Order: sequence, then structure tokens, then C-alpha cells
Amino acid sequence: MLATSLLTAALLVAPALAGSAGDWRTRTIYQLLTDRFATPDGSSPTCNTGDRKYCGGTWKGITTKLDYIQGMGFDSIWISPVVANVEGKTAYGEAFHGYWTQNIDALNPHFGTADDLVNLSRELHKRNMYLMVDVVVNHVAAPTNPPDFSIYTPFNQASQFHPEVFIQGDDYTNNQTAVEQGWLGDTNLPLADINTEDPNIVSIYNNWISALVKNYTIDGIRIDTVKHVRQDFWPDFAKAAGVYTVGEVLDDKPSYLAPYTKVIDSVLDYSTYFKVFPAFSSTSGNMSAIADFVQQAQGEFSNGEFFVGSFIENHDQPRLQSATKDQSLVMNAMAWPFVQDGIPILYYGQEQGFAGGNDPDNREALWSSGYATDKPLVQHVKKLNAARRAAASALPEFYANAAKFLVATPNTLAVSKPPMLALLSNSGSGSSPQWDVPNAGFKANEELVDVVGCGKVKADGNGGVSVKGNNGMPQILMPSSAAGSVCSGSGTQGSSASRSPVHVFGVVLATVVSVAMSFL
Ligand code: ABC
Ligand code: CA
Repeated sequence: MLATSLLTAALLVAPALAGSAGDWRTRTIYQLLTDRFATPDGSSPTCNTGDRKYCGGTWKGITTKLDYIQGMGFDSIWISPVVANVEGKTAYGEAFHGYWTQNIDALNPHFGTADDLVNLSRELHKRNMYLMVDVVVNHVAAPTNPPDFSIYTPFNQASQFHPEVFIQGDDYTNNQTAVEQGWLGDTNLPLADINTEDPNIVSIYNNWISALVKNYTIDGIRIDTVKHVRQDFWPDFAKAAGVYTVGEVLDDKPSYLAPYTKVIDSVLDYSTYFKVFPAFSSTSGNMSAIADFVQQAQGEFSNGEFFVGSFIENHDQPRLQSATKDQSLVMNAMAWPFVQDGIPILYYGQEQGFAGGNDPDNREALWSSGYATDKPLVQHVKKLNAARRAAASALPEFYANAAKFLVATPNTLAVSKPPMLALLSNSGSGSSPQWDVPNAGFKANEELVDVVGCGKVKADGNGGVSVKGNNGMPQILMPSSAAGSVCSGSGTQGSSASRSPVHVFGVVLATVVSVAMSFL
């Protein structure tokens, strides 16, 4: 009796592992392309990005390499779309990236079986890691023009699509209806635009996302082509998903992105990206533009910048090292997502120094790197993850306090997000940037540590700092008392600071259940 009621109580209060936006706020995401991350047997087949062919990465492969991801301090992954895509060679190669849907009710067999995906999800959750899946609802891909609609499931009739009119360059700035109802792609490979105005289609999609999230215990979704579907489609879809939703709205203006933050949890921070990338691509980039745009987004987005996905590389944009090989610029740029308000996202391969340019060159096979963990950028990422966790563990309000720009010049930024003060620069290797931050908010004469270089700095009598950088490197200052073990060389992987309430709950639940079982 006691056993049954304890067990019932435990099950009743058991939270779904599903992550709300609030649950994701404390996390950091490793974005990978399923086909390019890891093979199931650990082999390293040749993968010429220019061929645009499947190279052999799978969900099983990802499962075997979770230590690599977690070892850098990430507690979440974002994987490629999982549904079945058009097969064979199209005008732009094979559908290895997963964005060319054919059947939303089947999985992409190149990536594995349903069991493999369930198993990936389970293994992630065992490690208290989250799974984010990419989803596409705007279109299907057509290997022929005009498309043969009979090949799609469940949308197999021409009437379920908008008429074939391609979105034109000007439409993006002055015809939102065309952006929403016109077609992406081109006559070589049309992306047939689904009629998301039709209530039957809306309900098919809402049921579909709800089932997908449940079947694979997905914790969050990245939504493709959000600006290509009417805004009022999204709230019900997001509700049906029931987990954190972050949308791709590919535009460089905060004011264009802002309305979308009211219909889904948040957006990928493209407006900031378009300032961050050029700011760190050369020593003549303009860093103060970052401050302008971030402040605008902090004011206009529905939750400020708090739930955005912050990135400097992804599968659609050239990698940073295709623009600059200066490692101090690269390290400054990589620091940015970890010192701002949103959720940091690292695109796989940046840590290995990959330098591919535009799609498809930016989609290298990670196995070519040997997953080395002794590389400087891997170590840098590890530090950045550790720094963020240490900051939050010293001051829980860290995630909720909006970042402030205390210095913003073309070549220097001082970003305050207590207890962290990030000093960034784009003056390049060999330079000695200078940051003078009179009111940095530290205690008078407080001892600070730069968690990147692990040097010590002392705040002045007013809690300000005046720092000269070394070799163009960024510094992330924190009171020594807050820096924890970041500079002790032990790393922070699996530190108690990174345990979420869900994990702690899981342990408590397991204990309650085992106590209950012992009564049976
Ligand atoms: C394939 C080939 C490419 C070839 C292309 C024509 O066809 O691989 O080499 O150049 C998938 C695949 C791609 C594939 C495409 C098309 O399908 O991954 O490899 O390209 O078949 C999402 C995904 C993306 C995915 C799709 C389609 C959508 O992240 O990986 O691509 O499912 C538009 C969409 C955006 C979409 C992107 C690819 O296209 O809005 O959702 N991404 C302007 C427009 C944007 C537009 C962008 C690129 O151009 O405003 O809407 O994105 O066409 C800023 C401005 C922006 C401007 C940018 C370039 O500059 O503010 O407005 O963006 O300053
Ligand atoms: Ca559309």
C-alpha cells in the first residue's frame, strides 16, 4: 500500500524530460550535421564536400561520440532533420543535409532506424544532455520541375501546395506575402511550398510535431524557414511541440526578427550574427556595431536576447576561418556566444579549425579531424563552457541579467554580465589591446582571474579595471572566488554546477522508486 502510493506519487510528479525555454537557458548547444559528424563503426570514409553526397554519418555514430561533445562542456546537441528525404542525385546532389523532405511520416534511412534515434535520445538523457531536432514544414523538395506531387507523404496533391511562383530578390524587402506563399529553390530544384493556410494541413502538422517530440523524447526543436510561413501559423505549432522552439528567420534586421519572438520561444540570432561575423573577420571590422544591434534586439525581442540561439557559424554560412586565419580573431569571435544573453551554439568542426567557405564547403566530415581534443580551439571551447557554468554557479542571476556594453569601439568591447566581464578585441595577433573600464562593477581591489589565459588582474579602488591584452587574445574576467576550477586544469565536465533540476529530480525520483520497490 505504502509502496504503491509512493510509486504513484513519484510517477505523478515526474516531469517529462522535455525542455522548456527556461530549461534551455542554462544550456549550450553543439550543432552537427548528422551525415558529417560520425560513422557508426568509427570508420573515416572519404568525403568530398563538393560532391554533395551522403558520407555515412548516422545517429548511431553520434551516440558513440557523446563523450567528445560532453568533454567540451556541451549539454545539448542539435541534429539534422530526421524525416525521409528525396532519394538519388538532384541538380544539387543528394539530400545528405536532410532539408529535402519527401515523407514526414518516415525517418531518413541513411541516418539509421527508429531504434537508433530512440537510443540516441536515451543515451543523451542518461548524461543529462538535451536533444534538439531540426524540422521543416514550409516545403518539400522536387527533383523534377514541375514536381510530381504523388511522391510525397502525406501531401500528395497539387492543391496542397501554393502555385509555383519563385520568391524574387525584391520580394524579401517589399512583399511578405510572396515570401510566405512563394517557392524557395529554383527551377533546377524547386522547394514546393506547402499551403500552410489550409486548416487540414495545419492540423496534420500539429499532430505530426506532437507525435515526433513524444516518440523520440525530443527536448527542443529548431524550425527551418520560419519567415516563409505566416506568423499566426506558429503559436499552435509551438504549443503542439510542447518544447523549446527556436526559429530560423534569415534576416539581418532586429526589427524583422522581433515579431517572430512573439509567436515561438525565440529565433537564431541572425541580426547579431551579421555584425559579429564581419567584426571579427579582419582587424578593420567594426565591433561597436555588435553593441548597437544587440541593444536593439534586447529592446525589441519579446524576451530580449535571453532565449535566442547565438552563433557565429552554421551550415548555411561560410566558416569564420574562410575569412580569417588569425587565431586571436577566431578566439575572440568564438567567445562571443558564451558571454551574451542567449543560448550559445557551436557549429561542429569550428573547434577543429575547419575553414570551409559557402555551402557545400562548410559541411566537412568531422572524422577527418580524428576528434582530437588537444587542439587549442577545443581547449578554448572547453574553457568558454566552463566559464559560463562557473559564472552561473557563483551568481544564479547570471542567466537573467541582461548583458551591458561598458566599452564599445570599432576594435574593443567590454561586455558586462556579472560576475563576468568579457574583454574582446579584433586588433589581431601580435597586438596589445587596451580596455579601460572604470565602472566594471567589481568590488574595490577585488582579485580577478581571466579564465581564458588564467592570468590574474586586480580591480581598482572603484571596482574598475584597466587591462592590456596579450597577443590580441580575449579575456574573460571573474572574481577569483567565482572562477571555481576553470583555471585549475581539472576542467569542469560533469561539475555539480552543470546539474540541472531535471537531473537532480531524476536522482531523487530513482531513489523514491527504489525505496518504493523495496516495499513490494
Ligand atoms: C542548394 C545548394 C546550394 C545552392 C542552392 C541554390 O541550393 O546546396 O549550394 O546555392 C537546403 C540545403 C542547401 C540547399 C537548399 C536549397 O536546401 O541545406 O544546401 O542549397 O535546395 C534554410 C536552411 C538551409 C536549407 C533550407 C531549405 C532552408 O537553414 O540549410 O537549405 O530547407 C533562404 C531562406 C532560409 C534558408 C536559406 C538557404 O534560403 O530564407 O530559410 N535556410 C537572403 C534572404 C534569405 C535567404 C538568403 C539565401 O538570402 O533574405 O531569406 O535564405 O538565399 C543578409 C540579408 C538577408 C539575406 C542574406 C544573404 O544577407 O539580411 O536577407 O538573405 O544581409
Ligand atoms: Ca511558405
